[in-house]
Amino acid sequence: MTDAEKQLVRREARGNVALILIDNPPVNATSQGVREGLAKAIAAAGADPAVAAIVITGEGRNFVAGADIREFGKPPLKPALTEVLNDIEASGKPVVAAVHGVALGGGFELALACHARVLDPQAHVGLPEVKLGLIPGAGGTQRLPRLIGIVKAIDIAGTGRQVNAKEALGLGVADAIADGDLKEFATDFARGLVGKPIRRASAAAPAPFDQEEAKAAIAAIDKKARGQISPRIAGETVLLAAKLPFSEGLARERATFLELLASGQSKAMRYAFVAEREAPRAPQIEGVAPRKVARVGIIGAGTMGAGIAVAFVDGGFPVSVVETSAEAAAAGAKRIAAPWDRHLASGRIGAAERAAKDKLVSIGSDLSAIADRDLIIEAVFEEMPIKQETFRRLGAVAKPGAILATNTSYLDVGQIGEASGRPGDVIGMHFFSPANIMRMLEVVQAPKSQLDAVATGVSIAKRIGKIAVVCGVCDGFIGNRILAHWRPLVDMMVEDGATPQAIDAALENFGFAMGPFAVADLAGLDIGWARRKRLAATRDPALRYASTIADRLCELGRFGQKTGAGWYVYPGGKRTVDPEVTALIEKVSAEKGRMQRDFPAETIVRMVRAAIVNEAAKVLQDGIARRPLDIDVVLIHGYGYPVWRGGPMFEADAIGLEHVLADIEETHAYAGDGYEPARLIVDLARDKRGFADLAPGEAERAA
Ligand code: T1G
Repeated sequence: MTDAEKQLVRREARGNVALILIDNPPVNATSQGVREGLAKAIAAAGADPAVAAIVITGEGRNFVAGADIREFGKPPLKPALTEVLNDIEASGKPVVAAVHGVALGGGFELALACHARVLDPQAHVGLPEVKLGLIPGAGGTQRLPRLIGIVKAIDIAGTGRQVNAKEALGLGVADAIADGDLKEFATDFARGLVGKPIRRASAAAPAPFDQEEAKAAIAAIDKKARGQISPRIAGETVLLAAKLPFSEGLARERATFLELLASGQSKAMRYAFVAEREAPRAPQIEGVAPRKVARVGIIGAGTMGAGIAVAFVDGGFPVSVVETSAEAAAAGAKRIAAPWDRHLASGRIGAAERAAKDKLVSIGSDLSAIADRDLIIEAVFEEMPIKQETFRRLGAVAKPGAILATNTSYLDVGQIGEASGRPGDVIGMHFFSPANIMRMLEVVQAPKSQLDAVATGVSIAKRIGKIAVVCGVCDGFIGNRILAHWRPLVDMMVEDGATPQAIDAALENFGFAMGPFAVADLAGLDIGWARRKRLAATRDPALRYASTIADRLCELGRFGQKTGAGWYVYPGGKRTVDPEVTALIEKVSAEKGRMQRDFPAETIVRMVRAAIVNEAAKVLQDGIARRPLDIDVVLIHGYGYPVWRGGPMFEADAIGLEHVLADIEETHAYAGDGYEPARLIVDLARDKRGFADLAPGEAERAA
């Protein structure tokens, strides 16, 4: 049914108040039909003598989640949202926005164009356009500062963060918090404004403010953006409200919005927005119903197990955790409680909510506690024999139909599943640390995993606020396999003349939150060391081994932040270059007779990106990932690949695969075996095609 046929905007009479309802599921985006409907409804209400005041609200879970992202990049359709909002603001009858769920982007701008805003106690408002590489384009940067001041508006438009009802009231952007039914409350509120002077945001002047404070706020936002441009530009556009009359500021905002709309960064971020929502729709589980999951069990309450327990309790699930002993269980209980205690102390949650968390989690050392659980997640030590023993016992204890999931980050899920005696019920659920924070979840499908088990893993992810990507079995699945491929490359560079700090700086300027050596120190060097020792017997002697320095650091007990020293030292918590490490690097390079060479930041970035894209193409060829977007989502949400680049596959297409292939060949010439160009990339570059042009299953056929 087209927009034109759907009644997207309705008007109801509530006495002398016209209630205008926006009804455009799923999120009431301001599509062309909604804009047209709003313009007509406001004009009709304005002309209707029986109407003294107007309330605008949304049907369903939300007020309005913004402009329709699907219309971006297409020829603009009339009426423009800016015009519709100006009409609403110009109304001679008071217009009140009744906000529930979210009012985001164009939705918040709609509320700002109204003369007053009444919020449901659970409502949130915000201008997340920067998260799409944009800035508000319908008055948000000009109306908001006139209501709450320049500096606060810079924060909201520049960060894209959501503001809850209580804060919105405090900021003065909400006029009231509804008590009882929102529509009724807003209708009474609007009736109360009849005959009173109408307050239009555009007519107000921003309150006096400290220029230096505003500049500092923009600089702080820009620093955090690490190369993404829209946050700084959003802040600078808000500043215009202090310099220009509303109509001029609005025109400048619009011009800047259209410029960003055509920018590479915004195209990348809009792709990432859609990819994040497309990823859980894995082709192999289309139409497959998940199993019912009401109660969850977790084996192991170490760092990962505890984080997973917190994620499920935060998602509302009763969780039973089993540890090896009463002492281990007590230590685990502390780990699980820690984030909630912090939230209670910071006022983020109240005492009642804190107590409710405790009611949902139990911990002990008796395995039978998970016998009635619908889903059991194992998070024990990353050793195959230990995992297999755990699954042998789980296979016997767990009820028929229960899903058995392993949180292994590298090991063969098929092999683990065999140990349970019921491999059909076994999947991988690879959480990322810290598991209660990181949104990425690799759902691993082993050869014998039943599709409804995989579908259950994916549906559970959404219920605990995670983004699921389905992947096949190989060493490290999608993310860790790619990491294990490019990580040795930077170790080689260190042996050959680059410094860890230069490599970290180059990749942080590229947009990664943290460079690889700093990440290693954070995660702990001992984890990689244990893995290298485990793989030593099967390592291919033809491949260059460049982890000698890392091994030496570990032999010295330098495991990173947890020991105060690793690749760096951390006096006062500050990451600091250690001359001892510099000397160790020189010593090992000399021992190995490594020729020293120069690695400009540009070369480091090109080679690392080439290695990531190349291995990612092999992941596609091997069918471990089915779609390029799966890889982009994992790298962005699991490994901090800059979202404003769209992920490695999207960026490689934007650069052009023939150029990326040249970088891959340069990297191969430098790093040798293991870095040969992927067949898929050679073919696509030859045919002047990109990853986005791949047909389903085509990559595997290229292998
Ligand atoms: N336009 C079109 N579709 C949208 C949409 C939007 N703005 N927001 C969500 N959807 C789709 C989404 O793709 C998914 O579709 C379904 O709705 C449910 O979403 C002029 C220019 C609102 C908090 O950035 O943050 O306004 O995949 O799975 O977890 O200044 O969606 O099912 O087919 O995310 O409950 C600014 C974006 C736009 C908000 C709900 N607004 N949306 O989260 O559901 S730019 C945003 C969200 C703008 C103006 C500018 C979230 C949500 P499908 P979901 P959810």
